[in-house]
Amino acid sequence: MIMKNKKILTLCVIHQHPKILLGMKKRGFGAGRWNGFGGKLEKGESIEQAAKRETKEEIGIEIKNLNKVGIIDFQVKDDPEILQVHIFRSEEFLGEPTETEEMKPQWFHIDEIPFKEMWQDDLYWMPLFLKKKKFKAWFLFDKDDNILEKEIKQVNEI
Ligand code: 6U4
Repeated sequence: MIMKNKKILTLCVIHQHPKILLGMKKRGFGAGRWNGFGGKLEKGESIEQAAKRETKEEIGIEIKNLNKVGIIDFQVKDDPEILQVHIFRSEEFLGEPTETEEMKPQWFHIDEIPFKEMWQDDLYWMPLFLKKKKFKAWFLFDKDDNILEKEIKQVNEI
């Protein structure tokens, strides 16, 4: 299906069991929340290339392996735009996670993930992510970033 009002974004969560690496977004969309790394695609880039480039820009590390684990479509009520976020797990990287103007990285034990300071949808898909399941989901938000409706399904292939 071709949708002109669909924007693709990437989101990469570094997972070294039992910890995940998140970043505090310091500016732009989602500022003030802990989140994975990622952003928009540049011209001519694949989704994977964009995930790697954004992670490098945001915390200075070079991602070695990347596995696509989920696709989520986000909509805001009364807004025709769909944000399609492609979610990746990475277990290996080079370099030391370093704070930049955009993000402050921090490791979290999987029992201490700061869901109250994250996008609300993370609470629903992070358990699947941590169990290494693949998923597709859809979330409808209101204008204050609260979830109004949702659909999440586990899939075998993504
Ligand atoms: P630029 O143009 O780089 O300033 P910026 O405002 O920093 O853009 P963008 O678009 O690069 O933001 O990245 C937004 C990031 O937030 C992407 O990694 C996707 C992620 N994201 C967006 N909505 C999300 C949501 N509801 N839940 C979530 N991550 C989300 O976990």
